[in-house]
Amino acid sequence: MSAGTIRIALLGNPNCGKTALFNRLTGSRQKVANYAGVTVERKEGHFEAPSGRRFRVLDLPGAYSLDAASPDEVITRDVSRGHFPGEAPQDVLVCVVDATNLRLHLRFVLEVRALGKPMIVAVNMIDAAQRRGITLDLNRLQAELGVPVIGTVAVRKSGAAALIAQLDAQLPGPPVVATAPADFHIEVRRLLEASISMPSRTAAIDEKLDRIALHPVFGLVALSVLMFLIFQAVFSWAAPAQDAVSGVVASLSTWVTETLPDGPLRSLLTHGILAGLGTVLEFLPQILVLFAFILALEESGYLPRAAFLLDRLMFTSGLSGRSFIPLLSSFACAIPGIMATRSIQDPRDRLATIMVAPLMTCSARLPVYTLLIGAFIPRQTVGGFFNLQGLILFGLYLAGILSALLVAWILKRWRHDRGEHALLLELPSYRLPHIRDLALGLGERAGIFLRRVGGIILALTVLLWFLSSYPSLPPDAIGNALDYSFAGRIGHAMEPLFAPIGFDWHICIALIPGLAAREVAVASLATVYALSNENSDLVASQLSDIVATEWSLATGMSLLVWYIYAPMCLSTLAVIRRETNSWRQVWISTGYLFGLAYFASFVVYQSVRLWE
Ligand SMILES: Nc1nc2c(ncn2[C@@H]2O[C@H](COP(=O)(O)OP(=O)(O)OP(=O)(O)O)[C@@H](O)[C@H]2O)c(=O)[nH]1
Ligand SMILES: [Mg+2]
Repeated sequence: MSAGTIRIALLGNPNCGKTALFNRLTGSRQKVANYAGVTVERKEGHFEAPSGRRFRVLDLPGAYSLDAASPDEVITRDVSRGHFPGEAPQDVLVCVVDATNLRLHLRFVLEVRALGKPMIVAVNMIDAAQRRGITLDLNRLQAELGVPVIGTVAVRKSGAAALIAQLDAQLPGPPVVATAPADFHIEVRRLLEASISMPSRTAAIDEKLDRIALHPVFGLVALSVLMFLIFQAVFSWAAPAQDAVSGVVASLSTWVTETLPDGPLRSLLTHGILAGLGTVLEFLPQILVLFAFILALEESGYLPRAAFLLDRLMFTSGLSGRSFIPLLSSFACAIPGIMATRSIQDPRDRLATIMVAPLMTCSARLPVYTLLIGAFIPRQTVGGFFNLQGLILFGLYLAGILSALLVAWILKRWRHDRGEHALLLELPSYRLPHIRDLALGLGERAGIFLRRVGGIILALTVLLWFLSSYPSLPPDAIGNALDYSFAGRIGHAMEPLFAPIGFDWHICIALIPGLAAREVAVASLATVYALSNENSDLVASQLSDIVATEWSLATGMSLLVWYIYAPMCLSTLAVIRRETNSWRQVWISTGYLFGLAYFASFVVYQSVRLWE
């Protein structure tokens, strides 16, 4: 870092727009969402002011006060006090507050002012305040506080210009006089009276919406309808795009077959890459539909309401409403979900949440689920309205959730925890998601998925193709080439262990690479079947036909259930190791998930077989 760089940190209460401001200043794309506790790590970025002066910016987790209560708040406390290991004290602390919530947020400003360091107050969300008819006198606030006060609108293009100008003009600036009022509460009231005038009634729309959203009966009905619609949409909206992708993959495959002479290269391209990757790519539209809903919900402000509604249910199971957001993030991927548990204060609650997070259905399972549902569940409408496939998918997600609650309940019994808890959860204002932000967010998800496809999934598919093709059958031998290959031998060796749950050796081959990334299980099945059936150039839609004809219903159901609990992918294990700092925890999690998966698949396989 160059010597002239000025170091600033953004801090303040949760959900006041620090990360939005950080992204605006530095051009980064860190996650922004409308609930408390989104940022749990310290993030760094840079920008250059018009004068040419360079700034290094830290985005910090939100904190309710500088007395840290949870692991993420510790970071904020230590950075602002200048005690963070390996981090020199900041040149300026930028204290961000939400203009519509000053009563709460000014308290934090007073705490920071008491540190006596150079600081600026950024009053963010000026637009939202104006819409509600709140009038702010920032000059007056500045005079009363004795530190510079700047208005910002982090979601607007030029919304941080005034802040940059202020930083540029006065930096590093003098330390403020460290004043701590005798009574924060009185002091905040004085500041508010001096600088703000509220309309007589605010947030009427929020109140009306909450009358339904938080209603003990209608609220739960609304939540179920919403969840249900999402799964319906995953199946129905994505179908045309899926057909298009599989059409393209099929023509490519035909073209390669017609153009290249028979040989390893053609086999690698058709059976390995096109069959494997093509199959996984077909699920991109479904993943995007799912994420469109997740992103819109995150921005709407509804999620903490859902947490509030489900708090009692979660409490009965031993979790608290605080675990809701981490568990919800796990629907995208368990990794951010497990990281989000840093906002949970109680270490035992946090550990329980980490243990059950992998039971939430992450988006990597979607291909496995929809492949099997497509193969075994007819495309029909029930009750004149419900898409049966969507219904089953909903059921699988529900099974994951209920299992998580059950496991948490057992953990709670086990540790004899009868602790009471109070859910202190901030309900943010409702907000309409910006289409542009949604599109950017979706683009980002598509990018992540495609990088996975082009990276780990491609690598494993090629590896699997190699293991399934070599050693090749000696010319004088009779028999199946796949049987003879490395992968075939491994599959056959594993088969006895998995026979009781209905997995034949083809499936066993696909299970191993599926540990690294679950989607690879589907790609591997495609490759294995393409190779075992030399004459067909398999594409995704055909994989589901093969599965439908070659597997029994019991096997299909067993594999579906396996993936509800399925041993989590290796990156999840790495995150559990990092977040709990314990190998023991990794072994416990792996062991119980394997056990649960095997047990559940066994029960399902054996019962469906009886019934078939
Ligand atoms: N209308 C409006 N919304 C804003 C503004 N700044 C941020 N937001 C929204 O406020 C919400 C919270 O923004 P974040 O940047 O995630 O807040 P944060 O302070 O980083 O939150 P934590 O990381 O949880 O502490 C998001 O829904 C943003 O889109 C603003 O100036 N105006
Ligand atoms: Mg943030």
